[in-house]
Amino acid sequence: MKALEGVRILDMTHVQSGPTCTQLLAWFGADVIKVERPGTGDPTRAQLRDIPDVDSLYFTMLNHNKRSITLNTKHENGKAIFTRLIEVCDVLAENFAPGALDRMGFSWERIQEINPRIIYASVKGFGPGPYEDLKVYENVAQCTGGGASTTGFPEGPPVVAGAQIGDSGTGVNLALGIVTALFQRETTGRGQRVVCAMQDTVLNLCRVKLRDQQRLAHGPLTEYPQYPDGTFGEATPRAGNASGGGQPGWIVKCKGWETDPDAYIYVIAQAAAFEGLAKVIGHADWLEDPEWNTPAARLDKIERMFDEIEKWTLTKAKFEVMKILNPLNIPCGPVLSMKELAEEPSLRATGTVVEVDHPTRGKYLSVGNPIKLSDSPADVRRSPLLGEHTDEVLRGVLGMDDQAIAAAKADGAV
Ligand code: CAO
Repeated sequence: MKALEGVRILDMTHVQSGPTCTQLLAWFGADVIKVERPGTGDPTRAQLRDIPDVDSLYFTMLNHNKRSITLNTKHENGKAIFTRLIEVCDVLAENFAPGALDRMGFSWERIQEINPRIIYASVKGFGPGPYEDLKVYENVAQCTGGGASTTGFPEGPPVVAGAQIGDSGTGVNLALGIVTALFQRETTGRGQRVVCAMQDTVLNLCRVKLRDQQRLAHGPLTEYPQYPDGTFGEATPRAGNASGGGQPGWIVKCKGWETDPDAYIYVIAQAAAFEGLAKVIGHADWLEDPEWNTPAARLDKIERMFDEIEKWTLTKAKFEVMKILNPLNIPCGPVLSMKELAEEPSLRATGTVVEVDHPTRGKYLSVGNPIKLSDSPADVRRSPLLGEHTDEVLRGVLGMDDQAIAAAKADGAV
């Protein structure tokens, strides 16, 4: 049995943020019924296509283990079917532009009238306030949530991260909101509204940068590359590759960096492991030198310290560096390319990277469930074709007969 077996989700999500959430719930065993607009469906089916007329990887990698029905929720008969689906589902999830569901005639009040036990979960770009009506995509959230202003090098422009912290990050938050609401419903018997704003998610993930904003009032941020020679302004600056924690770290070059863009490793000069680090890079002298042998003394020389570390790492491949530093308990991590991650056997073994077979695309790689439950292991099943389960859901979930299904199709509701 899967953890969320018996939970039925009416999934109106599209693009990335919402589908990330419902995919997680599907992996935990929920029956996720993805409602898509007849004809086109989720717009990502057709975006960034690598094979003509085949659902894109964008779509297939975000919609595993779901069922798809096509339903026009702006059509009168479509609304009637949608209403019946709300009656029999535990969760309604969506991430439309603000107000879209209200414009269809489904306000929170109306949804509660139809099913007081339902949990109505939404991703929006912003919470209540001046921007609440705006449409938002990933990088807008990274810019407005503090990610971009704190990412990049001090002398360069703001940079957005490759990790989709706004979209997938908010999807994960929404999933937690939904299971928490399901848990509370066990006691209250009532559903509730769950809303996650992408700006809030990014800011939450930038918590350490708001920490640093407040530290600035008490002096320079000594672990930042601006210290001791640069200047600090009024806001948390970009810190390059400096560690966000209390131990200095940096990305240093390894052998082959001239031709391999990922021949780098992150090294943390953790105080507890400093002796081993100093010795291995040929700087045993630092251990006797009061200018170097305490974390406080090293603070104004972090750049010089990593220059010296790099002189050593440049003589070795990144995996070699890792092999030498690991037994010395020196925290480090090679910069792994997507190619290396795709080929990494241990990630295949744990199901974090999975190969999936799709009827029109063939085999492709995906990221499996990153959350491992011992009693509810996830098996990753391919994404549904557009409307693949329309008849099955109308018949099995709503009890409609062939005649009623044919009529709904004939008038364009499904
Ligand atoms: N039947 C009938 N109509 C449907 C339908 C269905 N099954 N499914 C969707 N629609 C309609 C919606 O009701 C909406 O109509 P109105 O504009 O008349 O209200 C319309 O399709 C399009 O919805 P949208 O405005 O959400 O889509 P968009 O492509 O214009 O905007 C996005 C996309 C992502 C910017 C916007 O949805 C948004 O801001 N969402 C909230 C934040 C979010 O999740 N962003 C992350 C996106 S992932 O990168």
